[in-house]
Amino acid sequence: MFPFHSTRRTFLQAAGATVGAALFSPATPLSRSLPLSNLGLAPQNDGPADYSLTIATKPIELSPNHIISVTTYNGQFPGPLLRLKEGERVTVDVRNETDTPEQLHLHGQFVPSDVDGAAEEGSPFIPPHGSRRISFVPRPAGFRFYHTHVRAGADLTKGQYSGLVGPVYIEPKRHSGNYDREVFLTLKEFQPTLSHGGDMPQDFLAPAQTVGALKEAGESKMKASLAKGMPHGYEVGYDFFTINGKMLGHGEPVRVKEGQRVLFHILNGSATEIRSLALPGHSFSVIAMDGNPLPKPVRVPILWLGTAERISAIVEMNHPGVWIMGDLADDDRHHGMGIVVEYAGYKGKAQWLPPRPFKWNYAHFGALNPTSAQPDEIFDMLFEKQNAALDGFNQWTINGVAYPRDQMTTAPTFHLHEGKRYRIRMRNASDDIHPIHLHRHSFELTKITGQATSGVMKDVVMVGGYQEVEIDFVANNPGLTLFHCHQQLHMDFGFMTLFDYDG
Ligand SMILES: [Cu+2]
Repeated sequence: MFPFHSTRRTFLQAAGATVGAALFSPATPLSRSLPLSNLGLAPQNDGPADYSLTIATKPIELSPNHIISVTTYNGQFPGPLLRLKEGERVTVDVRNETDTPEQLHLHGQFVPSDVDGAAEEGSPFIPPHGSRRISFVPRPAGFRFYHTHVRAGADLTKGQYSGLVGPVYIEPKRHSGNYDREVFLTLKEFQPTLSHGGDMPQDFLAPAQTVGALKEAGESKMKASLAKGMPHGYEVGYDFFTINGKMLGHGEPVRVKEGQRVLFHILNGSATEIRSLALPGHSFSVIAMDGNPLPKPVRVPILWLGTAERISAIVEMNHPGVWIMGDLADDDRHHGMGIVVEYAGYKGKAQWLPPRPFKWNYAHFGALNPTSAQPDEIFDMLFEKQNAALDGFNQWTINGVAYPRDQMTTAPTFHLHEGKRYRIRMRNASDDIHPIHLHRHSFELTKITGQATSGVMKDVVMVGGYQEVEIDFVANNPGLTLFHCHQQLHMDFGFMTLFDYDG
């Protein structure tokens, strides 16, 4: 009964078989047909699924000298690109070969709560050594992704510290865009370790002004905690940095020709880190954020992506050579966070040049004359940190309440009425930047640190230290809806809350 295309009834290839730094294009078949019966899967209904994902712990090669054991989808990192069509129902079989329950979250899609892949919303777990078939109608069009949605807590092999991340591209019904080819890049660190204190970039957001009252509250709380002899709460650092699972210099380069327009779909697949990206001598024409088209393309020299954010940007290849497209942080780039861009006819060592300073302001991507509809209701949220309060881990609260660590669902705090427009006024009383995510809905950025904006639709937004951000969304997808910081170390230690619909 569903409009399946037999060509999409495919099993995606496992580790090692997919080379080329996972550079997929519509013309490049990434999969081969293989009957699912060969895989020991017994579909409960309707025959084989369109896609099959197997969660298992296997070795992957980040470079010849860095082979690690990590949990992935289909034995590869990133997981296979799921190229879906807007509005055409698909089925995905998810097999869990690990010893712990799993969740497959369809990040950025408007799906029902039981398919979204968050236990907090009531999605069933994929049992250990078991499987679950999901069926959904992909929407909205654009660059989405899938990832695990289990809590890791202090176990840095679990949750998004693992390799359980993969890209999704939902083809729009009508194609637009003027480009020669597409390249998907997933940025991700491996080998996490706990440390006291981090080196997270802090000063790249604009406007830079902080709110005095938030700063005073946060700093006095921190001072009081340290005065009691508490250490700084744990942070997470990493040994290895990769793009498409390869450390800089070890994957296939992005091979380009002079004059080409290359559309990059970039995903920050990190569990905890904010990433930047530059390509010396080139600029990015950003056409979509979190998969949603911008009011107009905006040209920038640098990209910044909080955890789980995506950027789609066209780069005109007009500066021939062999270049490093990499993170601005020298240390992270030296440990692998980069990929080589090689022009046809050019050879030699890839070059890096630090870009000129540039601040990241979301409002820069919005409409020239901001006009957002007035909300029907405003929700105020205050984000606070209790330093090292939970066995050395920071505890996080929204309006003074931490999400219970020992239970999945809890009484929803915010109540929605279908069809109404809501504004969330977020105030961050901590010095950390929080990439805030709303499940199953898109939101519009309406105010960034005092600056009005409109027209930028997202599902993750970074809220700067001691800053305020406002987002609006229309309650158009009934069901339990999770709201959380996408920083794994924050969400696992309280930084989540639930919305529900009345009526
Ligand atoms: Cu956070």
